[in-house]
Amino acid sequence: MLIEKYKIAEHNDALMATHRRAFDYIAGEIPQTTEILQRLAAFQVGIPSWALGTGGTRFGRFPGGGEPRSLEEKIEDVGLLHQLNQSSGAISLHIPWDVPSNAAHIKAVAAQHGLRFDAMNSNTFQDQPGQQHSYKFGSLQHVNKAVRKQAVEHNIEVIRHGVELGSEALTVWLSDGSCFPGQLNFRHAFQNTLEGLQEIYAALPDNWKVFVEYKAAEPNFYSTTVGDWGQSLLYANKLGPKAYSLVDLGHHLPNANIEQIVSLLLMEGKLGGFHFNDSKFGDDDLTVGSIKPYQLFLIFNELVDGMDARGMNHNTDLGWMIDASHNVKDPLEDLLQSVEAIMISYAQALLVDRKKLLAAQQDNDVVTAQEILQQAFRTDVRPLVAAARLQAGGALQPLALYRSEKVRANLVQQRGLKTMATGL
Ligand code: AOS
Ligand code: ZN
Ligand code: ZN
Repeated sequence: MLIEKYKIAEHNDALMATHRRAFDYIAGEIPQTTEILQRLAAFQVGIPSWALGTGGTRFGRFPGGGEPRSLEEKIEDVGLLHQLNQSSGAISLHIPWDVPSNAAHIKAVAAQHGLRFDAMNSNTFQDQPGQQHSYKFGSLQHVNKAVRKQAVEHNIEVIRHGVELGSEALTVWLSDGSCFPGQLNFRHAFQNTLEGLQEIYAALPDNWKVFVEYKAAEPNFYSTTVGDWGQSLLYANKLGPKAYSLVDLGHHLPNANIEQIVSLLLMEGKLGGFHFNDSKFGDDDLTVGSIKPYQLFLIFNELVDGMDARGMNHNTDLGWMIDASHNVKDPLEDLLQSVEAIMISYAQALLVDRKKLLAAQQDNDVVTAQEILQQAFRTDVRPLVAAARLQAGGALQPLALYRSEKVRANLVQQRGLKTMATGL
């Protein structure tokens, strides 16, 4: 479902005077407004196909209705988000939940919505019906070569689907690890995984990247075979120039300094992609920016600094994706909030006076350094984000328009109350 253009225009007209006042104020305060608006307009965040339905937990699931019933409907949902915020111009697919049986058709549906395909995601953490070997004790790490081969072949099949759709990256997240001491020979598990990743790497087209996603725990609770950024970087370095680490914000041990990790991975040219979410305890997959907005800003601060140091394109040189799960919210509303939080943090990071910050660091002026960062973080950049969206044809307040247009009720009417999207 899309919102008619005149309704977006009416919504914007009604809010224009208030928006203008707020925008003029901040534009008067910030000299580089035009450049920031251009950067914000260019910045696009990939929406995961598995976040368009209700997530649930192992204790239950409370679907809200109107969930997408097919890959086409998932793409339509992302198209609607993009129409509203103009910053969700990509979708990240998961195989086998989203097998594009007719790739040309799926590509055309995405193109109609102005969407491209971000990284493809493989799945060797679940057994599928009819699958020969089980992943109960891991996939690429498995002691049995036949299981490893099956997992490698699955990843190569995912690459094939991605090539048909025009994607240019594969994200490998493995649930491999162990639940109890003694269960696993760590070195064998690492070597087996590396060999498998090398076979997958060899199948990558020239213009492709592979992202090795790490995670400290879950579903294995004693060890994880790609458990932290050090292990991910080890794999990426051993694999070669097309391999990178992927940082998922929920995959760290409590209080990890994620901004420092990001900074060093970027310095090494080995940061490839991001899974944005927020968390209180672990891999909670909560709305981006809902728990630790200052941390999100600090991460963006390092991202901007590190990308600029390497002359990277902010929008295209890293894979920006959300990885979320919704238990109590309308997934589309949550995704609108998440993208907004990302854009706000990015805009704030663009405000940081880097020359002054460097000078303060050189002088060991700790107070000034902190003031510079907090000055940016405490600036209300929402009028800038809204102005970039407005210029691109989006809504001044995407969430408000989503609600006033009763999108969810319409989707329930179209798709039914009991639909269930494939995914987590
Ligand atoms: C799992 O915890 C990881 O965050 C994955 O990136 C992701 O949620 C999964 O691959 C969905 O397909
Ligand atoms: Zn993830
Ligand atoms: Zn996760």
